[in-house]
This record gives sequence, C-alpha cells and structure tokens, in this order.
Amino acid sequence: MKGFIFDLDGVIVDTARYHFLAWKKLAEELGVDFTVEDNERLKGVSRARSLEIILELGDIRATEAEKQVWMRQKNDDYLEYVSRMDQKEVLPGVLSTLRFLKENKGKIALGSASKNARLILEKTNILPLFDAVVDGNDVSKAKPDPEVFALAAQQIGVNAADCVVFEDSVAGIQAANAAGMASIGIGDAGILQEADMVYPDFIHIDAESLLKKIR
Ligand code: G16
Ligand code: MG
Repeated sequence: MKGFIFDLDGVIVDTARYHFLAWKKLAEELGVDFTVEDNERLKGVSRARSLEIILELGDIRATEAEKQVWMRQKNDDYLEYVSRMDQKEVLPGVLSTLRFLKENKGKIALGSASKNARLILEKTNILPLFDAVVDGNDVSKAKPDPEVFALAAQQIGVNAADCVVFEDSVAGIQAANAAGMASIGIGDAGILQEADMVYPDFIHIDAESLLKKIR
C-alpha cells in the first residue's frame, strides 16, 4: 500500500496571498514595512513564527499578550478570505491527481502547518477525499521536523518508506526526507534542490507514470 501526503498551502490551494493580505494589514498597523518578498519567508512557517518574523522586520519587542492579540487579529482577517473560498481555488491538476491516486488504492493524507487546514478542505469541498488530516493543531514541532508527516503516515497506516510527500517549501521537503519518505517538490527546481523530484505544478504530473516510478 502507498501513502500520499499533501501539504496544503502552495500545493492544493494558493492561500499564501490571503496570508499575505492579512499579515500586511497587521504590519501596516504596527508601522512595519512588509513586502511580497518578505512574505516568502512565511511560507510553510507557523503562525507564531510568522509574527516573530514581522516583528523582527520592524525591530519591535512585544509581550506574549500583545502577540496573542495580533495573531488573533491576523487570523480573523485571514478567515474572512477563507470564508469566500470554494472548489475553484483548488490548484489546476490537483483534483484529478487526488482522484486517480484514490482509485488506485492509495491512501491520502494532509500534512499542513496550518491550524485552519480542515476548514479550507471543507470550503473547497475536498475533505471527503482525505483518509487523514494532520495539521497545525496536531503537532508541536514545525517542519523541517518530520513530526507532521510521520503522524500522517501513522494515521493512514502506511510505512514511511511507502509514503510520497508533495511539498512546495524547502522546510517541507527537508521534513519529508527526514521522515524517510519520497519527496516531490511542487515549484522551482532551483529552490527545491533537496527534493527527489520536482514538478512546476500538478498539470505536469502524470499520476500513472508517477505511480510506476515510485513502485
Ligand atoms: C501554511 C502556510 C504558512 C502559514 C501556516 C500556518 O502552511 O504556508 O504561511 O503561516 O500554514 O497557518 P495558520 O495561521 O492558518 O495556522 P502549509 O504547511 O499548509 O504550507
Ligand atoms: Mg506549503
């Protein structure tokens, strides 16, 4: 049996732009200059660490209570965008790949840093395709730690060596490698050099030949 573990943001949906808009609003209120380039550093990173990066950019020191308020404010704004999401936001080629893998007896899991992952799978109407969902609520160690993927493999009952991870972040590829799983990068091969294979997107993945390659 094979297991296929998908990252969420940057792999299944492009929620990075919503994260950016919500962080940008907070950054402006705090007087921090926060650019699209800065936002790259927040990809795949936890909410708490994302806030720390923004505070570092503005050289701002804050109490734990202030950080909690700001994280909540950012998340409320982010959820406004999420509330308007639907299946059209699932990235091209993802749905057909998920369906193909499932039809071929693959087990499907989500392995995301986001605490909103389940809600996003519900909004985009693809939750029923997943045999397990492991997200930011379930793990204590962030990628590149392998915890999120190890737990996902455990939940679908597949050995790590029989799992394939789809990831768009460097930290996520490192986490997959550390978990002893095959790592497939989605994005730029120059950036995702540590991945076993890299594809620009799911349109370029022929799930049938992929299954043969990893057998
Ligand atoms: C995603 C995003 C990150 C975000 C993190 C936490 O991770 O890539 O930018 O900071 O989730 O999200 P939330 O604030 O919703 O808990 P992934 O692992 O799905 O790429
Ligand atoms: Mg990601």
